[in-house]
Amino acid sequence: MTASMRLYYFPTPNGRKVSIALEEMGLPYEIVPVDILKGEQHRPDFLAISPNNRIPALVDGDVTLFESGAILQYLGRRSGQLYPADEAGRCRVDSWLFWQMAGLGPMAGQLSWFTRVAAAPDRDPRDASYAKHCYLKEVTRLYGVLERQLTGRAYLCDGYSIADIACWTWVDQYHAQVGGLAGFPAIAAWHRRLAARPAVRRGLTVWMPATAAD
Ligand SMILES: N[C@@H](CCC(=O)N[C@@H](CS)C(=O)NCC(=O)O)C(=O)O
Repeated sequence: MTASMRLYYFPTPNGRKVSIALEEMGLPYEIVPVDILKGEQHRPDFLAISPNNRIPALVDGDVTLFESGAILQYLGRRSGQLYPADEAGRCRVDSWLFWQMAGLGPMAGQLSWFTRVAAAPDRDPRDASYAKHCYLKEVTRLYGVLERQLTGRAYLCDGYSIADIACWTWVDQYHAQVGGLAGFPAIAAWHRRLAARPAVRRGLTVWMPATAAD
């Protein structure tokens, strides 16, 4: 019997991408919790797996990966699911996957950080308000890009793919990011479409710490 994959995990958007993909693909895996609120990402044994000290990471036999986008591509190739085999289709999925990895994720992450800094009682709100303004503007622009792509489409590319999963876990925090989806009807429909999938629901609840964080 082959050992199942080990997913080094904390329930954040980047961690959830991988648990959702594994659930969708029906691949056996076990969760290795890395509680980033307790600083467990800095443990030497985790550093040996994830040189950037960040979750998620995946170990599958002699394959070790960090960076959620690389993990999703690997799982897509390994399972033959949610990642087209033809070059043109794969390029379309890669484009949206990289858009998420380089744009939506980092920008939404910074927005979340500066929103918290601006609201912290021990900080002068002016310290963070300009940064928050800039990141909100950019995240709103990115939502506009996503809205355009999803208008008239059920999924980002030709069918449901790892690119949808990558973007969805970030958009799932739409309320904190852009206040609501009233101005983004195509995103709202797509968000509901994925939220209704049993594998997505399972992937969101695979493991929770005593105190959850995003
Ligand atoms: N680009 C990386 C980002 C990973 C990342 O930022 N992980 C966060 C949780 S979402 C983390 O481990 N944070 C711990 C820390 O900042 O020390 C990926 O997509 O895997």
